[in-house]
Amino acid sequence: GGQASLSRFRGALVSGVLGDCIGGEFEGAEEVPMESVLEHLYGLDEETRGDGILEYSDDTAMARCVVQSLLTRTGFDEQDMARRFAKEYSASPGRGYGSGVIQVLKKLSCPRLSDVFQPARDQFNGRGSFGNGGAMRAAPFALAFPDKADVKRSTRLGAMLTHSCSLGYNGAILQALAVHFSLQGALETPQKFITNLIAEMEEVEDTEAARNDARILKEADKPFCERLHRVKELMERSKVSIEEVISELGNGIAALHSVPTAIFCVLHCLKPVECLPQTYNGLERTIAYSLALGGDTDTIACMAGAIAGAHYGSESIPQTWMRCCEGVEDADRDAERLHALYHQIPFKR
Ligand code: F2R
Ligand code: MG
Ligand code: MG
Repeated sequence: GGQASLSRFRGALVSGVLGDCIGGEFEGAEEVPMESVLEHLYGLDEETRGDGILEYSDDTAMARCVVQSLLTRTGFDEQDMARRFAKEYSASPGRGYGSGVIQVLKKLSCPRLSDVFQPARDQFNGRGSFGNGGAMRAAPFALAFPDKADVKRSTRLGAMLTHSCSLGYNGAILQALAVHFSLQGALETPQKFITNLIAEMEEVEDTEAARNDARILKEADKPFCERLHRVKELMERSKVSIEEVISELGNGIAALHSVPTAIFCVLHCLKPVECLPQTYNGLERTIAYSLALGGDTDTIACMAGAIAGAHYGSESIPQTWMRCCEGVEDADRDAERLHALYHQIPFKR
């Protein structure tokens, strides 16, 4: 479809859910042989599967809260979003949340809480979380606002409800920007896509708080920019092994070790990949490749899925995969409503 078409919205939201549900199988695994990935994916094609048997985890649970809040409030409302996170956690605490963020979600449900950003600030002795929990739910912000400045501002605040460390919320901004650009067709020119992301992050990371966090955590001056330069360098190599990707970019639970990785997965899979079936389309390659990295597979596949889905559109999503994953129908319906909000077309409530 054309720029910011309905197909791209559906592709982004549904593929994020697929990445989470399908990637959950390998979350935390140190090594994932490609044969195991393909076996898992072939299993989804079997007639006996279906009916949403692969459950979504915290990634989708929180993204759904973001979507419902943005749609109901027709914009960003921190009180409403915080309330939804807390309510969702107390209704389904077993979705595999990070061990730190649980404290924030419990505090957010306290009716006497006056500042909804305070529980996040109290995390990790006042340092705040640098986990990828803000980034894993960032895609809907890019689907709600056409203006880049609105995407950055709302994503930052939405992430800061649980992640007050700049290495957490800036990772969320990077993920939202990747979806924002992809939605507009920017992946047609991959070099320009990565150059634009670096230019944006140069500005995003140019704050006192970011410099301070980077210094304390002994990271590069602008950690996300530095990682994106590594992505660019890996893209330029004729051959890259999975081991090199993991050692250069990471596959862990920190936003810094997973958001640039997800972006690399999308870029690397724009063309056929040697170890993957020739019959796979770009979206299938992206999800499969994300799983093969091991580590935080549900989250990396969820983020890569959202970026790739915004590029390839809903037509490239295998029906058999959709049938197996919980929450796909809701995502499909919500994508339509977000598309209307983004384009300011009146939608039925
Ligand atoms: N948590 C998981 N998966 C492992 C456990 C699954 C579960 N027990 C099960 O088996 O069902 N996955 C999900 O968590 C990630 C998102 O995490 P989030 O929301 O960022 O959480 P948190 O707790 O804020 O941060 C995660 C961990 O990172 C470390 N960390 C963060 N900031 C830190 C800091 N300033 N100093 C030291 N460590 C810090 C801590 O270990 C946190 O627990 C996604 O993968 C999602 O799928
Ligand atoms: Mg998860
Ligand atoms: Mg995860």
